[in-house]
Amino acid sequence: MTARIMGIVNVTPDSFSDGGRFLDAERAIAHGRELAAEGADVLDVGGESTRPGAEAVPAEEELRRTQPVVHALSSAGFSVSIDTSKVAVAQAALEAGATMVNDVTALRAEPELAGICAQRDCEVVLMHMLGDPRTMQENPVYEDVVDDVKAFLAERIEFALAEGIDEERIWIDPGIGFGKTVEHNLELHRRLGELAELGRPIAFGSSRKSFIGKLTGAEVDQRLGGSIASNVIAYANGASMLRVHDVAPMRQALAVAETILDPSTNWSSPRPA
Ligand code: HH2
Repeated sequence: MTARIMGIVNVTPDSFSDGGRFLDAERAIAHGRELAAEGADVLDVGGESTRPGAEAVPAEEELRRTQPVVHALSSAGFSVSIDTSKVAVAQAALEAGATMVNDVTALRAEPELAGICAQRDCEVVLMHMLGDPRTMQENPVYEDVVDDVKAFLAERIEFALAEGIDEERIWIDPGIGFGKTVEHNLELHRRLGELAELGRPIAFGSSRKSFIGKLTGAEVDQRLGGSIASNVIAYANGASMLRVHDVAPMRQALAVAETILDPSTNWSSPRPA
């Protein structure tokens, strides 16, 4: 069983560029094309940072950032996911050709988003988060992090189904770094397989996240080795979609990991990494 690789395409303003919006979009489109060429199966386009402490972006601004990028990448034939919690942004992206909605609030921020996903019959990622991005890292407490995340996701699956989303379209995600201490993140890696009991495939996003920095001292742009270790372990423990910044090295790591784990994999004709 292989995993899908979701390449991260952030469309955020570059304070060092005086080219304005056009350049931001052009750069994101070029980046998306590069990630697809490196082997990304899905391109996850996002216009709002959800980093701890990040400020919310108004819908109009998020729409302005993401829309040209979703349109260009979908029109070029790539599978596009929209990383948003907002109806206006998701709806426009779906109309422009996106086929997946990746909502870090699991349809809680704007519950009407569920009906839109049902109507468009798109894939939906339901992610766990404790609190919201401004406050989530203050003092996250769980009874048992895996049991609590699992119960939350079970409830969100029920909600999505009640809103008419086809069960086959649903992905679940433990939300690494979203209201979790280092220890919580590690426990979720170790016991990821328990989430598979919910009967839906697991998406996983740990690329360059701060727990890797806390474990190794590495700055955010120096966390490739830690990101690969984390994703390979997630894959071995049941993840079937990996959301990453560095697609080419992750593709290579995954090709080796999956061949080791599954002796029936045909490795005699290597896939270009
Ligand atoms: N993490 C981020 C954003 N979206 N979606 C899913 N399904 N799972 C994740 O773990 C996840 C996500 C983190 O976003 P941010 O901190 O803004 O940075 P980046 O988009 O560069 O990862």
